[in-house]
Amino acid sequence: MTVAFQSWASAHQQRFEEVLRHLLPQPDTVPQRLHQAMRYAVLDGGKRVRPLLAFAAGELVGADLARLNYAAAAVELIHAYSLVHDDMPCMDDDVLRRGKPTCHVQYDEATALLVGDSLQTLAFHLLTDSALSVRPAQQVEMVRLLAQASGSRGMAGGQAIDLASVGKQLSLPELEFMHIHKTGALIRAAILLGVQCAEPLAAAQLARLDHYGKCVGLAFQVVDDVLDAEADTATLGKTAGKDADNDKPTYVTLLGLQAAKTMAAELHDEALRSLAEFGERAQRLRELADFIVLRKF
Ligand code: GRG
Repeated sequence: MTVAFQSWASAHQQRFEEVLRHLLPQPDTVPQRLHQAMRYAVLDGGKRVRPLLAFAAGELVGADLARLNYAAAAVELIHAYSLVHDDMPCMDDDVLRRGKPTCHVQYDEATALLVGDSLQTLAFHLLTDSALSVRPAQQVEMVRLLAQASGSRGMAGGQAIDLASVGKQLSLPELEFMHIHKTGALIRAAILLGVQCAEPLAAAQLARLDHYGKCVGLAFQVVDDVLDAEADTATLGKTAGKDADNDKPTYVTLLGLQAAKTMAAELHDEALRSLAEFGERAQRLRELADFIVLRKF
């Protein structure tokens, strides 16, 4: 990881935290408890990988930062909602997220449910905001992209397959299908939303960036499985070893640790190959692929 990349990422992370503070409902606005819980679930935590992908893709196509803020926030709010719901007793039933008590533990289950609902609708509200000010057709396309990525044919569908797969043997293609939807779809959407913040891109270039997104989205999950098996709870900020405890099929249980690491490396290489034609402009996306595969938490 170069120093230039680290300072680029940390400058965006700090700046974006303020963007989120501003875009989320203020804690003293009625209903205060719900708004405080929404802020609790979103602020002060997380790597912000999806926003960074949106910023990097947006920089590649010369998008305006003010627009990118809205696109990146929409994706991050969907991600935060998914974590709040995933941690609830009816799903993964976890008590620790981003090094803090999960939302339903800190507040209560009903509040956590409403936090997820409200973050999801706020995400779409942001995409319709006049501050985004892209062409109307592109703005509609952004809403479509995010809806598809987060709904039953995207993240929520992947989560449904995940819940149904506990205690079952999945084949590699079945596991891949689940993760392309559960984790990959939103990561892919982050890149496409960043791209939509600038003038429309040629279809062939868009397809190559989308392929990059597909590769890093899957690599992210393979690495997540490796970390779940290898890292400790303090480093991850969430309960380690959950997959094995829950008898869930993962890349590690299916392939073994070494083959899972090899698969992540191959996806990383394929992601880089799809950026070849973009030259220097794609440097941040390249470094984000490195970060996703080399991360330790
Ligand atoms: C509840 C509809 C619904 C979906 C939940 C994302 C998800 C689907 C569940 C989370 C469970 C999980 C551990 C998925 C593996 C990959 C993943 C999304 C990890 C968490 O994302 P990070 O590492 O988290 O980007 P931070 O905290 O850094 O934002």
